[in-house]
Amino acid sequence: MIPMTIGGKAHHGSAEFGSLDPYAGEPWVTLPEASEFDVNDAVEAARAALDGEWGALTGRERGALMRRLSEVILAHAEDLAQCETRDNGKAIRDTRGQMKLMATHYDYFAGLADKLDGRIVDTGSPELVGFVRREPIGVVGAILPWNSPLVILTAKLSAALAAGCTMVAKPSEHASAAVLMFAELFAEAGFPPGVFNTVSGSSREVGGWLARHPGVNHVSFTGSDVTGIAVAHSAASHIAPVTLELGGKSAHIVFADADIEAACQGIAAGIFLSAGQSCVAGSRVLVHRSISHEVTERLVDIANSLRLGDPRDPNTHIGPICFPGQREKIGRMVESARITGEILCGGDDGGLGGLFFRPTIVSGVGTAAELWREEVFGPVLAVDTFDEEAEAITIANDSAYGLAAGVWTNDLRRTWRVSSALRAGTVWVNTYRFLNPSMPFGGVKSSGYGKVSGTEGLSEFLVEKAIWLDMTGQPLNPFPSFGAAHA
Ligand code: TXE
Repeated sequence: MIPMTIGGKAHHGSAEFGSLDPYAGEPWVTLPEASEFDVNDAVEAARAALDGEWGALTGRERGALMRRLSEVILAHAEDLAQCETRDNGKAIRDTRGQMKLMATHYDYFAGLADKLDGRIVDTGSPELVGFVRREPIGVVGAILPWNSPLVILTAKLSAALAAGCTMVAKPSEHASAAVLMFAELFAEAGFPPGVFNTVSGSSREVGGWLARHPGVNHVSFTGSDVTGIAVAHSAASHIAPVTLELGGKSAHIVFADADIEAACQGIAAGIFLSAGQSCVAGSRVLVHRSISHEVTERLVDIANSLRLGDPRDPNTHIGPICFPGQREKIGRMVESARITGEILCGGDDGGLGGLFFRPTIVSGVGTAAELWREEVFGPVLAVDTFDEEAEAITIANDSAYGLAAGVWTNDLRRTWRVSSALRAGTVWVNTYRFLNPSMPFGGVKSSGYGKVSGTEGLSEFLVEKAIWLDMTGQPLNPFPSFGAAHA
């Protein structure tokens, strides 16, 4: 069993559940079932660390611990990558890259930990000095999905640590192992107990207990929009602010002057790698009519060339879908797309059985179809054409979501016009799916609110305190009705 970590100690919970290896099709490790008491203990441990040793550290000291954590991650990168690949089926070539990205995040935010400068404010009165201090928001509850548990945790935890916060993380019931394993390694970097705690379980209730806990001062959630709404309601019960990183239906626009090979490579990587189980998956493509044949043909070629198989094999591009319910959802959505659209490639398991789903391209499904409007979270691309720039922008923006978009053109002025007009949290131009710690990431509309990464991501975990200082040394009465009015 991989235990939970609460207050620096291993906790085995009162029961256990098996975590599925989606390639083998059977459980490969047992994990603890947290009770509501365990969640409570984890929040109390996080509070104690905040009020104790961790809260007393300077920013520079926190940064030093975070740099050490980055080294610990690199030293254990292979074990962490293997664990995540086994648990959620993501190809090892992807998870290995993600471990390096994790280490970079802690390094980047370590550099910000001692730069949480406040400011001095002109209060309008020479006798009163105003300071604004930035302080940690407190205990953060992180609720995680299954597609990239460690990287998504890292985007939250690296900024939270730099801000001076502590955290209780609740990984997804479908892929918890790597997050629990990471928590065991965390102490190796020298962090005081209670700074980072984990609670796991097969029940979705565990996340609810965490979001509703009055000791949690900020809830950072990544997952579906439906669950995001429930989490925001739970957090509202004790007025805790929430960051919501939800789903997407991100569109690419490929203009006639684009580098077609670069566009096709970028589009294919953006939807097919990780078997499309990525919040930024570019699942809709709008191609200028004059190049639509060429682009579609090339996309089909690339899709058919991708290798599906054992995710632990470094030659595998795409592993299985993470769990049966998600595989069923993808199959059902593709079947219903057959009614109005044409399946150009994929659409099945390619004879591999199990939880595999081949890279799939559907054309002409229509902009009213479920496949065009709803997040599939699988390797399924819907393609359509456009004639005018304004038309492409209108279709791309006609979505409940607004997480990301891709623009492919060599026209500099068009780059600016189109990326300004697209309603999305991130727009990639002539590239796709790049994420790093210095750029803010988050959506608009049903894709959520708040940011991770960048200085904007750091701000989510800080609160401003206004401090007024009287410089007169005289008793002053701020209430005009009881004496002289003061400012
Ligand atoms: O996600 P959920 P699921 C989308 C994707 C996928 C769909 C369903 O389209 O097909 O969501 O996936 C916890 N209070 N994305 O069901 O329900 C839960 O235990 C508090 C997009 O796995 O959103 C898990 O830890 N927490 C996405 C986490 O919420 C609750 C990534 C996410 O679960 C809870 C994942 C509750 N009431 C799925 N109910 C992205 N943006 O990348 C559940 N949870």
